[in-house]
Formats: sequence, structure tokens, C-alpha cells
Amino acid sequence: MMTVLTGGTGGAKLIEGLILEIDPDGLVIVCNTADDSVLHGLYISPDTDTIMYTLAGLSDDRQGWGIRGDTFTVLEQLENYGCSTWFKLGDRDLATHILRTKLMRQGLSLAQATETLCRSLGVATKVIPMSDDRVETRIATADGDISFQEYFVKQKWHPEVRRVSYSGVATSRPAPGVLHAIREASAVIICPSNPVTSIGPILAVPGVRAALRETAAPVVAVSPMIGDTAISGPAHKLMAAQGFEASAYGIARGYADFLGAFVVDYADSDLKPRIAALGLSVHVTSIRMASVAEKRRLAREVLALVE
Ligand code: GDP
Ligand code: FO1
Repeated sequence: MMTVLTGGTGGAKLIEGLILEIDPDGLVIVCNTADDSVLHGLYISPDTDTIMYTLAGLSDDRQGWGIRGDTFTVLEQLENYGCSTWFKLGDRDLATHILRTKLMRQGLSLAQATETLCRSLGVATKVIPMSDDRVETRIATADGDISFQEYFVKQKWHPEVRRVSYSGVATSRPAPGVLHAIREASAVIICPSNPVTSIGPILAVPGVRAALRETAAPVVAVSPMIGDTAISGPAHKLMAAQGFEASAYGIARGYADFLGAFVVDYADSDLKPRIAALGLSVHVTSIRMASVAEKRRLAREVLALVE
């Protein structure tokens, strides 16, 4: 069993490659849930859904989230009613949120609701939210605290960020199976996901970081950054706000207490000695995944590192 820690869009690219290379049954995927939001009364878990749709072959690869070919009729009518519609929920995607919300209102945990959704979509891989407890990434800006979706989607990551925090994390518990999946894994793969808003919250759930330090499995991570900028999104800005060097080195430093190997881009080969000095082995390759062939090739290289 291999265990994968992931956010949404960047992680989904590597996972798409991994399931083309190994049996999807042999993977356990632990998803960030600190981006989750309640909108229009519905519980939305964007990273879990992105991964679930990827595994089900439904994902919209062009935009990185949502269901391919979805329509937006419900959203148009919500707009007619004067509702706020900056978060683009597609009609078929809404069905996921309606069912999840219904299951959770019936008393199922987030993990149980995720399992039900995955089963219905024919997903063989085990997908576990990092926690059943509510953990929320909060972005402190000059104009006050906002949620991650308000910062990322509504305000298009324009506000200057003072600090990122994970509200509720200190008292959260890992969802059933998370620690076991890390401790008993044959390998742990940390996806090229945002280190502050995707991997950071997972690591902050009590017990997860210790399990990563203690596992006998090799732990390998792929960088989501090239040079001083993230391949997409605001990771570099958020790293700077958290006091990390915005680079692959900064990420390696943040993971060094549990990581065995780190995969960086050719353009960052000059960082190799600094990262190696942290006690990590460094694999230099092309880390951009713009095509299925590139996702698959990078997945193969990651698998070779842990095998
Ligand atoms: P989110 O939850 O939607 O933000 O998704 P993730 O946290 O999983 O992924 C976002 C990260 O993916 C960003 O920091 C990007 O730099 C990274 N990313 C996006 N595309 C690629 C790619 O092709 N290769 C690599 N290595 N990282 C990528
Ligand atoms: N990302 C956007 O940039 N704009 C959207 O309107 C948007 C809608 C959306 C709907 C469902 C869903 O599961 C994800 C959605 N995302 C959207 C992506 C998502 O919010 C972010 O990529 C992640 O939360 C970042 O971790």
C-alpha cells in the first residue's frame, strides 16, 4: 500500500500519472480539507472532489477542478435570485455537494460520506479526508481575516497576506485510517501541492507529522515550485508570508524532518547541494505536467525513487 498526501489541482496531476502506472487499489489518498466551505447551505470539499473526479475519469483537466462538460444552469438561477455566485458550481458538481450534505445531515462523518461518493463513482482507490473535524485555512490580510476560497477564488489571490492559520486544527483528530496509512505504507508520496494551504494543514493535524517521522516507509515529495514562483497559484506568496524562503529549498526545509527524497526541476539543479545538506536525496528532472505523458513519466520517476 502506498500513501499519498495531496491538495487538489497539482496533486491530481501526479495522481493521474500514478494510477496509470500502478494498481489504483494499492493507493490510499489523504486529502486536505482545510479549503472546505459551506456555500448555498451545501458542504463543499474542493480538494477531495478534485481527487475523486480525477480517479473517476470525470475531471475537467483544463481548469483543474469540477466535472468535464458541466453546465451552470442552477448557478444562473441562483444569480437571478441575487445570490452570490463567485464560486462556480456546475450542475453535476452540485449533485455531489447535495448528496454529501444530505449524508452528513443523516449523521455520516465526512470520511464516510466520501467513501459513499467514491463507491458510487466506481473509484477503487481509498480517498480519506485528513480529518472529520472542521479545520479552516484563514488568510489574514490588511482588511481582516478571510477564508481560503474568498482569498483564492473571490479575490483572485490579490490581497497582501500577513499570515495563514488553520483554525480548529489543534483540537482536530486525523480521520480513521490516516495514521495507519502513513505508518503501514510501503511508501509515502507528498504531491506537488501548495505547501502552505494543502500539505501544511494535513501536517498540522495532531499525529500526522509524528507518523511521517516514525514510518519505516520511504517518504518522497515533488516540488510545486520552479525558481521563486509556484507553477500555478499563490504558493510562493503564502510561503513568504509564513517566513519560508519561496523556493524548492524552502519547501525541502519545511519537510526535512520526515522527508527522504525531494524531486526538483532541472531549472533548480543549483539548489541540489543546499537541499542535500538538509540530509535529503535530491532527484532532478522535469516537474511540469502539461500532458498525460508528462504526468505518467513523473509518476514513474517518483515510483522508481521509492521502489
Ligand atoms: P489546490 O488545492 O487546488 O491548490 O491544489 P494543490 O495544492 O494540489 O496544487 C497546487 C500546486 O500545484 C501549486 O503550488 C502549483 O505550483 C502546483 N502545480 C501545478 N501544476 C503543476 C505541475 O505541472 N507540476 C508540478 N510539479 N506542480 C504543479
Ligand atoms: N476555483 C476557481 O478558481 N474558481 C471557481 O469558481 C472554482 C469553483 C470550484 C467549484 C468546485 C470545486 O470543487 C472547486 C472549485 N474551484 C474553483 C477550485 C478550488 O476551489 C481550488 O482550486 C482549491 O480549493 C484550491 O485548493
